[in-house]
Amino acid sequence: MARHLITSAIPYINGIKHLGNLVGSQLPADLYARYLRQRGHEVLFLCATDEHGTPAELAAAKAGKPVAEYCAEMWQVQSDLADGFRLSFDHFGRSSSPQNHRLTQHFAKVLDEAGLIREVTEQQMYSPTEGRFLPDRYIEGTCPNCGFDSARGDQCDNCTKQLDPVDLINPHSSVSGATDLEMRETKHLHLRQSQMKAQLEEWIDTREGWPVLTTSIAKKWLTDGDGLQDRGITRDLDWGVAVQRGDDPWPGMEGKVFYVWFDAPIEYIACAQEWVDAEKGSDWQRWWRTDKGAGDVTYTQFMGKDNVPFHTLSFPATILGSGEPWKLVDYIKSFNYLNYDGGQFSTSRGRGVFMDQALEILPPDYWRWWLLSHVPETSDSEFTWENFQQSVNKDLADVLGNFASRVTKFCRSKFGETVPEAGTQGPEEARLIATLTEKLREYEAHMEAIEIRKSAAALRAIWVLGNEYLQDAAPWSTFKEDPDRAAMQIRLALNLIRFYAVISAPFIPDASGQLLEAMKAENADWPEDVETALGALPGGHAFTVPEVTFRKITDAEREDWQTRFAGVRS
Ligand code: B3M
Ligand code: ZN
Repeated sequence: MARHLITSAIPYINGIKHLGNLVGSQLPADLYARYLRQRGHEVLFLCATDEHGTPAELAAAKAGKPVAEYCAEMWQVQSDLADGFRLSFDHFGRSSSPQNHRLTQHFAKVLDEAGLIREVTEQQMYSPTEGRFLPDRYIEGTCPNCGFDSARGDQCDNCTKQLDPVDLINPHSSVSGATDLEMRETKHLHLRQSQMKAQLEEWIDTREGWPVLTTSIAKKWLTDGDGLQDRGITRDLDWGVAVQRGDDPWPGMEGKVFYVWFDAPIEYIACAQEWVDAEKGSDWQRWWRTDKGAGDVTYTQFMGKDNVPFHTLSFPATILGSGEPWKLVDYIKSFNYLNYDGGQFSTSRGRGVFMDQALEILPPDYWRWWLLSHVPETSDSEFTWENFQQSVNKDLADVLGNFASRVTKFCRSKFGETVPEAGTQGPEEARLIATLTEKLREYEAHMEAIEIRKSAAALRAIWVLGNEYLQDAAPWSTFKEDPDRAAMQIRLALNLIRFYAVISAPFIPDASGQLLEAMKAENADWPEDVETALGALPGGHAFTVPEVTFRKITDAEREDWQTRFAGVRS
């Protein structure tokens, strides 16, 4: 038994996430956490909402609510949706928690003491009307490149050119509309990442077996120069973690907060403290401090590829730079993008299927199965309704669901609702058990390596083996000449249902629970030995016929959903 710390990238608070977001971090992290727990490991699986930064402020303003209130509400919404998708976090925290405020201020203090923070004087747009410095994206004006009249101070959304607020023609505040903007001097803190280049490089070079996607992105940032420039870690915003040195004020930094990407990863640690403070755990340090027992923890992070630089360089710079014995990540699993029906999922444009909408039309397992078996692991992948329908109808309804229903119904009609006792296994059964064992070990190896698509394919192959056996054994015909043999075949098939329920649980936890309940299985342990596992339900054991485990998606539904989700979410 080992100890595993697992974190998923923490989703921004500004709105409900789409399925592309879900499959890019939280869902695969959940699959892995569930699997490791089932294998008897000790797991701490954490996630939270990422609540600071301009997106939160802007979304709250749009919703006409104070930021704190908006965040509290959206946290509840996201938390409920996480439950809806059966994401089995040990704690779903908030980056705005007091624990994270304290810890972020602590890191700033120790980084400063280590000489890794520099105060920099910059020129920045100031709005006398609002009495504040404005972040670049709060300034709007006409794009000098294309003439678009609502270009932002950081970028023009029309021609995508990166801009500086001073480039804009007729600049004004997008918050108040004020036009009397002026450049003023202001101070910011920079983290001296450049000082840490060698240390980070060495750390990355010694990571064994990291996915190519992860290391290539990290390396690119290290060697292309951009990533390891010193980086501003403060912003002129009201909402966020106040810039302090631990509990002490930071002269000259009044009214400023830390940059959201500085405090967000620290929330991974603060979240463990929240977990303890919520009385769900008793010791967070044994997960996070190598001097307090975290030395034997394996820490795995899940995220989309756009988050990789922050996790391979920025956050490790915070941790290593602190000089304190914090746990560093052992393995980073990163993902490409999931596209939607010929284009991209887009939160800002409301394109695609969002988590709440998905659960309105189908239960979580349908989505979990499709998303995980099509996860954008080695390249981008695409959601289409045709593919979704096909995958649900074939894999879930025909292969798995139908097996459970056929076997239990046949047994009920011929032998009643108890596992039949007669008959002994022959060479066909021995062959099946041998093949199942081989496939199961393959499935386990893929799950351990977090090769998700391969895991899904192996699991599906195991379901198919049962169907093929049933087809060949044909107990409905055997029953006529040799009822004892049919009894043995059905006993094995009933045991296969329990076996499937156990090993499929990381992918489809609800179906798994339903089947275990129908089989009245008391033992849901991982099958170490397939032959033993297929004898778990002995002759005489009572069961019930399950309700439909997976229903098919009709063509009419598919067309209806296709049209309904073609437009833009309002
Ligand atoms: N919230 C970005 C994202 O959701 C960001 C991740 C933070 S992880 C510390 O993609
Ligand atoms: Zn433009």
